[in-house]
Amino acid sequence: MVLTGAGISAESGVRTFRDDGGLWEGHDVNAVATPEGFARDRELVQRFYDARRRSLAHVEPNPAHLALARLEEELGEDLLVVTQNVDDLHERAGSRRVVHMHGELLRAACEACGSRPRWEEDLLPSPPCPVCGARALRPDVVWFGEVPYELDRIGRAVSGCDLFVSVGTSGSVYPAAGYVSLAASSGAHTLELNLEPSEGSRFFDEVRTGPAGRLVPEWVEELLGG
Ligand code: BV8
Repeated sequence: MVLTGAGISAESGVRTFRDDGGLWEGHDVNAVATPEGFARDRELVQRFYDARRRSLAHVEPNPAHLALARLEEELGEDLLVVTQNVDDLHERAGSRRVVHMHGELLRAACEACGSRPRWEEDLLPSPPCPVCGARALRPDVVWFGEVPYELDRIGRAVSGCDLFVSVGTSGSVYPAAGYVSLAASSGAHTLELNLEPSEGSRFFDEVRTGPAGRLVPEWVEELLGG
C-alpha cells in the first residue's frame, strides 16, 4: 500500500498545505476546510476550491506519479494507492487503483440528494445538481471533522499489506497519520519517502529524504529488481 500526500504533487506545481508558501499560509483552515466554515461563508469556500480546480488544467503528473502507475502495471491488484490529495494527477499518470480518502476536486457533492457527480466547472454561482436540480452542490472534499471516504477498504489494505510506503505527507492529519503504526503492528515493513522527516518518521522502519520525483522512481526500479 502506498499512501500519498501533497508532497507527491509539489514538483507538478500543486501547492502543499504546510510548507512555505503552502495553502494554509494564505487561508484560514477553519474558514475554508470545515463544514462550519462553509455554513458561515459558502462563497469564500467555493471560490477557494474553484481556484484549485481551475489550476489542475495547468499542472501535469511528475515522475513520482508515473513511477507508481508503472508499478501498478507490474503488481496489478497487489498494489493500492491511497491518496490524501484531491488532485487527479495519479489517474492522469495512468494509475487506476487509487482511493481518494479526502475526496476529489473534479467531483461535486449534492447536499440535497447525496449524489457525487463528476464536476469540472466552477461551483460559483450555485449551479443546479444534475441529478435532483437543487442548487445545493459543494466541493466533494472531506473537511476537518468529516469522516474520510472508504475507511473500511483502506483499513483492510493497511492491516493486510506486507509493505507500507508513505510519500510526501507531513503525517499531521488523522486517521491517515495513524496508518503507519497500524501497518507496522500488522507486520508490514514501513518506508517513508519525503523531502524531510515527517511528524511520524520515528514510526517507520526506513526513512529516505529527498524529492519524490527522484525517490519514487528509484524505489520502484529497486522493487521491480531493475
Ligand atoms: C476525522 C482535504 C472522524 C481538503 C484534508 C486524532 C488526534 C488529533 C486530531 C484528530 C484525531 N483524529 C481526528 C482528528 C481531527 C483531524 C486532524 O487530524 N486534525 C489534525 C490537524 C490534528 N482529522 C479530521 O478531522 C479527519 N476526520 O477524523 O473524522 C473520524 C475519523 C475516522 C473514523 C471515524 C471518524 C478529516 C481530515 C481530512 C481533512 N481534509 N484535505 C483539501 O484538500 O482542501 S487534510 C489535508 O491535510 C491533506 O489531505 C492531508 O490529509 C493533510 C496533510 O497534508 P499533507 O498532504 O501531508 O501536506 P502537508 O503540506 O502537510 O505536507 C507536505 C509534506 O510533503 C511535507 O512533509 C513536506 O516535507 C513533503 N514534501 C514537500 N515537497 C516534497 C515533499 N516530499 C517529497 N517530494 C517533494 N517534492
